[in-house]
Amino acid sequence: MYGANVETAADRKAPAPVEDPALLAEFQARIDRGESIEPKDWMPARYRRQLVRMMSQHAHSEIVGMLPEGNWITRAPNLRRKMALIAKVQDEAGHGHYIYCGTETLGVSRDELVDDLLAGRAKYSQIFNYPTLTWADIGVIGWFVDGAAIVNQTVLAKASYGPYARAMIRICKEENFHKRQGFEICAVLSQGTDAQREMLQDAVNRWWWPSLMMFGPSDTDSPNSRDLLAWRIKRFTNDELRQRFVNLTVPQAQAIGVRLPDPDLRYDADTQNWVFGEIDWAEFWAVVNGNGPCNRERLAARNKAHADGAWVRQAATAYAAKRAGAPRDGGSTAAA
Ligand code: FAQ
Repeated sequence: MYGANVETAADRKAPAPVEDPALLAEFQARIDRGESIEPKDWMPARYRRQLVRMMSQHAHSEIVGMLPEGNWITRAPNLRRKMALIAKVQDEAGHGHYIYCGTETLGVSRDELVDDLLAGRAKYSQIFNYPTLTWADIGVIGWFVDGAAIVNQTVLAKASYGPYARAMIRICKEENFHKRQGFEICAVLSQGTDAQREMLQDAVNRWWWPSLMMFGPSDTDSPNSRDLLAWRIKRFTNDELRQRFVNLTVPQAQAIGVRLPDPDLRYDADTQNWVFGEIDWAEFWAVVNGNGPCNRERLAARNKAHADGAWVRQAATAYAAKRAGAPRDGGSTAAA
C-alpha cells in the first residue's frame, strides 16, 4: 500500500478533509517548481481523488475502446490490415493495464475500479459508444480518435503525478503508430473507387463531431479543470486542446480530399486558428449519461468478456498460490 493518507472508496465519497495549510503550501510549491509527485509523497486528498477519478476513467476508456475496433478484426480486408489492427487493439489493452497499475499506486484496488465499470457506475470516453459501421470507420478512428488522444496525452506526459506521466510516454509512442495506420487507411480509400471514397466521407461525417467532444465540455462547463490545472495534472484547458486538434486535422483532411462536416469551419488569419461551429452538447451529455447508440452494448460486451475470463483469473490465482507454497529450488523435495 502506498502513501500515508490512502483513502478507501467510502472515504472518497465523503467531503474532502480540511488539509494542513503548511503542507498544502509546500505541496503547491513543489508543483510550481515542476517536481514530480510520487506515490509515497504527501498529497492532498483532493489531488488523490482527482487522479483516481481521471486515471480510472482513462483506463476504462482504453479497455472499452478495444470493442469498436475489435469488431472488425475478422473483417479486415487483408492480412496486413488484420495484423496491424490486432496489434492496435492489443496495445489498447496494454494501455488500460498501465493506467490501472498507475491508479493502484494511489491506494485504490483494480477490482474496485473494474466493478464500478461493469456495474455502469464509472465513466469512460463517450467516443466509444458510437458504432463502427464500415471498414472506413477503422481508418477514421485511428486518424481522429487516436489523433485526439495524442493531442491530449502528449501534454499529460508532463503531468505532475509521476506514474501517470511515465505511462503516457510509452502510450503516446504507440498512439502515434495507431494514428498513422488509421490515416493511411483513409489515404488509400481516398484514392480508391467512388464507393470507397463515399464510404470514407460517410465515416468522417459520423466521427468528426464526437471526436471533438472527446476533449470534454467547454471550459465554462468543466468543473474539474480548475483543480487539475492548478496541480499541473492538466496543462491546457479542454478548449485549448480541442482547438489544437482541429488545427492539426484540417490540413490532413485537405491533403486527402475529404470534407469535414462543418459549414462554419473557416481559417482566422488573426488567431491562426481554424474556427469551427457549435458542438451539440446535448448529444455529448446524453452519451456520457448512458444514452448513446452503443452504451448498453458496450457494457454488456465488457461484462461478458469479464465473465468469460473468470477461469483465467482463477487459474492465475491458483498458480500463484502453488508457486508461493513451492520450495525455492523449483519443486525438488530432495533434502540438501
Ligand atoms: N467522455 O470537468 P471536466 C483513447 C466528464 S483514450 C465521457 O472537463 P476533466 C485511446 C468528466 O469525466 C480516451 N465523459 O473533466 C484510444 C467529468 O465527469 P466527473 C480517454 C467525459 O477530467 C483510442 C465531466 O464530464 N482519454 O482515446 C468526457 O477535467 C482508440 C466534466 O468534465 C482520457 O481519459 C468524455 N469525452 O476533463 C483507445 C485522457 N469528457 O468525473 C482505444 C485523460 C469529460 O466529474 C481506441 N483525461 N467527461 O463525473 C482527460 O484528459 C480529462 O479527464 C478529460 C475531461 C479531458 C477527458
